[in-house]
Amino acid sequence: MNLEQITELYRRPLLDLVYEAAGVHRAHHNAREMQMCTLLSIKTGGCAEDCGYCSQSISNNADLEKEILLKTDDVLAEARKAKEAGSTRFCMGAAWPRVLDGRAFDRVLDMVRGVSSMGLEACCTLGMLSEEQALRLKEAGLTAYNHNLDTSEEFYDKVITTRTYKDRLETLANVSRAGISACCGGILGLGESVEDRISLLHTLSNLNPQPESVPINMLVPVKGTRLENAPPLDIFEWIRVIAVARILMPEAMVRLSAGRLEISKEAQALAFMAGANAIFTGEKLLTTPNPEKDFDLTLLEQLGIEPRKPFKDEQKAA
Ligand code: SAM
Ligand code: DTB
Ligand code: SF4
Repeated sequence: MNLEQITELYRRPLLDLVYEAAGVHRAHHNAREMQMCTLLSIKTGGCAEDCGYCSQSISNNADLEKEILLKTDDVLAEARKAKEAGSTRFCMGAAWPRVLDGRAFDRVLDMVRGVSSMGLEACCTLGMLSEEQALRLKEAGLTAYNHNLDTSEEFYDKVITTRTYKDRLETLANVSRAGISACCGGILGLGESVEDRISLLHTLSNLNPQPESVPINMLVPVKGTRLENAPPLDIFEWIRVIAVARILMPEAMVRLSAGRLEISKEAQALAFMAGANAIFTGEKLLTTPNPEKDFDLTLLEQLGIEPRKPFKDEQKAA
């Protein structure tokens, strides 16, 4: 859809939008299933990018313990725990502006091999990368690469100045050329306008191919970051973005990411109705807290939703 059509969609009455999104969701997915993913920060803090929201940027002043790259065995032990807790996708995040070839990257490739051989979907988010690096990740068994556009191209330099929107799009193209699924979404609540949210949805849904997974983050205001005092966004805007994302990207997993801890179970249920079908589980995201396992499992049980089995689509195809 073009910008005008998406604007018309976005501005519809909220419940009409949720109703339509629910229909699209049910036509393309099993609405009784939720994909559970676990995140692990494999290298924390000290990042040279200046993302205004991020606890890990050196240009912010968040109270954070920096950590060097974890050992492969420790990461695989965490992946095993995540699998036992019902996760089917394990995502490893490093606070790097870009991937550099060398021993650290070789170690990440070992981690990917290990996670993938456990039967988990392996995902990484390591900053910018080249096509060659993406191919090496693919060979190691990577399923998906997370690289968000975060907001509109127009608003981007109000949030991040050390890289451009074009840089982001280039990495996404490298990921797709290597045959890796792209996990690409944004953050709401950065102080962006309605037009910025519409523009982000326009760019995301016109990527070719469309992202396999679309994380929708709600800003977690971290003390010491430039955006710590950003005014909270009305939760219905969050629902609206989820519904429009579902309608525009019918096949994608729409993933509720950061910010869930502060969102009521009723609003999360409405988000599931509007087409969200993946969550991050585990008590921590990368550096900020996430709802506890009991909250998530109780919520899913109350709603009659089950955790999705691993590699389901491939099994069906086989
Ligand atoms: N360094 C890599 C990168 O920027 O692509 C990967 C890690 S980064 C933490 C992954 C995503 O987390 C960001 O693109 C952003 O959307 C989200 N994020 C980071 N800090 C956040 C916060 N305080 N609140 C909400 N989302 C956040
Ligand atoms: C994404 O879009 N959200 C996740 C995942 N991709 C890597 C990360 C959320 C991080 C939230 C802030 C933190 O915990 O530091
Ligand atoms: Fe670095 Fe990623 Fe945080 Fe930006 S979002 S400062 S690139 S870790």
